[in-house]
Amino acid sequence: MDQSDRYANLALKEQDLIAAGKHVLVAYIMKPKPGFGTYLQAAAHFAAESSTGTNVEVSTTDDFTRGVDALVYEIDEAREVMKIAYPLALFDRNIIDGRAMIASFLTLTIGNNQGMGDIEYGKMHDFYVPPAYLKLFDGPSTTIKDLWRVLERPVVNGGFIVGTIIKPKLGLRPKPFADACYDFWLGGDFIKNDEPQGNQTFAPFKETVQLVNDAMIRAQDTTGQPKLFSFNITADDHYEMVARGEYILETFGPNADHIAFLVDGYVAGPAAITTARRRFPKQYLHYHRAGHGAVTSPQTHRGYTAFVLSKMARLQGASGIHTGTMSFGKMEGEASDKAMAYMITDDSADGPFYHQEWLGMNPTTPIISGGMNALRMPGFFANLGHSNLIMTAGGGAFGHIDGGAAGARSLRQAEQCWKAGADPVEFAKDHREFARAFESFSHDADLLFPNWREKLGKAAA
Ligand code: CAP
Ligand code: MG
Repeated sequence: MDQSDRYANLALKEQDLIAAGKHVLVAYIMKPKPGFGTYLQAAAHFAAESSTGTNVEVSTTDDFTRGVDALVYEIDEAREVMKIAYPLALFDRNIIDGRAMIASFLTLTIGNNQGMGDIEYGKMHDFYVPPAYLKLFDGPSTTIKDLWRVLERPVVNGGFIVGTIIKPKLGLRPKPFADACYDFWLGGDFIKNDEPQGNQTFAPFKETVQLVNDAMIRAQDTTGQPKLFSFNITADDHYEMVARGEYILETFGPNADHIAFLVDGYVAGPAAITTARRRFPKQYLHYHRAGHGAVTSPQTHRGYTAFVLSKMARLQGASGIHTGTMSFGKMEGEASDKAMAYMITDDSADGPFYHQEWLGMNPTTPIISGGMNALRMPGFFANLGHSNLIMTAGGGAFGHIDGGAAGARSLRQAEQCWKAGADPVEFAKDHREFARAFESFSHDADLLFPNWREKLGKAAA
């Protein structure tokens, strides 16, 4: 059925839609299946299924209904680009406070349209949120400033937060887990649970929390510096998440503001993020995106991109989200992913299709993680251009041959090396832990700094 006369209007101008501020605009890369009509007809059906329509006309449609149709306003078949304008009226609001919800945004823009019989694929690459909708989202309540404040640093350009993930990913019982925390904290600032760590039977949650609290107190006493921990409180059940968060804050007491809450936001979904955001608004909300690759990978033509995920996370209120390593680590990504970092930190930023003004909404910290170590960091920072962020390196810390504390120090020295504009091999000559990272990650060293052994001499031995 050709619905293009109803669900498409190519006369609409994007700048007029933005000026009017009554639509969310979404850009997709979409390909129709062959044999189902023109590109515009497929796009119109996509818009129908994403808003007020289905595959047939229904008798109950009235003029008001037609007034809230999503409309295809631009297509470029050669580039497989389809842009749709979604009237704000389509999106669900809370009955408790009238606020917006990402669940509704997703169920329309990336809902049934992901499995249509006449569409080969459709993937969201960018979206624009007008002021009238933007102001209805929670946004972040805490930011990296809150962490810099705890670390007794300037709250503007407070700098690099050296982090790790307690490895192995699973299998440590509470005491060895806490010992690893203490060791890393002798050189580092920030520790996170790995995304699956929680209340496994070999590591009872409450026992682990008690021992990590003790380790933090000892590490702060030993170093004279504040320390941070991001605890995983992810669960299917809202009340389980709340119970975990409350127990942690009660246990840490005077150090409660040293605690962030980690939520596996992709697998647990927007409800879990909002549980943490609204029940614990004073805690830094750390969005881990494990599983996102199922839809964001460049290998998949469905779902949405990591850029879109990051933008949605800021709207939901994530204080920080993993944004990948921009090709410098082990996960998929490319140097241009830095646009994702700027979109979630700046108040005015450009995406691949839309400019976005955030109107003062708090920024979301890019959290850099995934296969990072000291040797990979100078190149990373040179690409991104700043180090006001959190980096968590698990293997990059606990894979250091001199242990977690030395690994932490090597990460901090790597950032100092970049900041000084120094040659890493030269810099390593008088920074031992950084030098020993060359030995620890010699495969990377060989690739990044050929002939490093001759140049570095005994410094890395
Ligand atoms: C990194 C990590 C993070 C990934 C997540 C892991 O450990 O803890 O979960 O970085 O990827 O489990 O692999 P390593 P992303 O430092 O040992 O690699 O940040 O891209 O979401
Ligand atoms: Mg992990």
